[in-house]
Amino acid sequence: MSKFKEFQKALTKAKNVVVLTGAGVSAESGIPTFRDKNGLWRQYEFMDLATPEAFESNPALVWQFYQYRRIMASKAKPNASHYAITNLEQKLLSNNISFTLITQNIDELHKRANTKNIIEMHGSLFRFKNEFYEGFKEDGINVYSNYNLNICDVLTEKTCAPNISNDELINIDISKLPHDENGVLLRPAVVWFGEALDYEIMNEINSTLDKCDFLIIIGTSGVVYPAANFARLVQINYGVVSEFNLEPTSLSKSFDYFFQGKSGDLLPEAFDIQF
Ligand code: BV8
Repeated sequence: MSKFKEFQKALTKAKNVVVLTGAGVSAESGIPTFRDKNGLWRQYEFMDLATPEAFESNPALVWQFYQYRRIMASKAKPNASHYAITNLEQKLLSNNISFTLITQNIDELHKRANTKNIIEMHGSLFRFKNEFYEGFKEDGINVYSNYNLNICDVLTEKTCAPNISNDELINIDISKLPHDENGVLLRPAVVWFGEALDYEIMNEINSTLDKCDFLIIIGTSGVVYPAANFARLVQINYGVVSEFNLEPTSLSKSFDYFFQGKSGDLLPEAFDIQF
């Protein structure tokens, strides 16, 4: 039996399936991954900008970076990977198998592909919070959705572009950045390096992984914690771990299944399971 067929057969026997995605699942929607060469923005490393320290020292630069990504994400469309995951969710649910998608991505393409049970563990480009609030779980008060691309005059597609010459760079006064009605500076409700994930979201993830007997990891380099630890948590509970990636990762060899290639090519066939 082919490895694919074996994978599909094992998947139909699962009880609680979890899918974990990373930037690779959005690559075919035209959104650069973090390790892509063309993923750089104005020659900054992603890690230079996705930290509370960067926001503290230069909120205007960090806002330009995230507003650029908000505009990119709003223009992007879900690809075959996103829709294959939605189809899998529907198939599993109609066969009384639970399904949870945990995504590291903040582009909301899974939501736009109509996957229902999603945990956005690192937040969303389309949610804001005031800079002093610790949590990331959307409550409509402290953390709330904002899909408006014209959030303020100084953060336009032009001023936030990834490659602009020095003389086009504008000096943005902090007062011109998005603030809430109490005059508190707003920030994207995304988890930065060195920030703890939302307590409630982490509890939900841990209880989901405790029950998971089949983990499918798609398009992540598996280097950022705590997501990088999820496979091990499933393995210690004797769950099956599978991975779909353009290239092997450091843990691929320890997984029950590894399928190499573009997720947009592999997933529609892999998830075309018969019960
Ligand atoms: C925390 C949101 C604690 C923002 C992101 C333990 C050990 C070591 C370090 C740590 C540790 N615990 C904590 C740390 C520090 C740190 C960390 O892990 N550092 C790394 C660098 C070692 N972690 C944290 O800081 C986390 N916080 O643990 O808090 C704490 C507790 C109490 C009090 C204070 C603190 C928070 C980390 C969250 C950071 N935010 N994103 C934003 O997006 O702007 S991380 C971001 O990068 C992503 O969300 C993702 O998680 C991560 C990696 O990206 P990937 O998604 O994997 O993308 P990448 O480009 O790397 O890879 C793409 C893959 O796709 C590749 O494998 C490629 O081959 C593949 N691919 C490409 N195209 C395709 C494809 N596959 C299939 N098809 C294709 N077409």
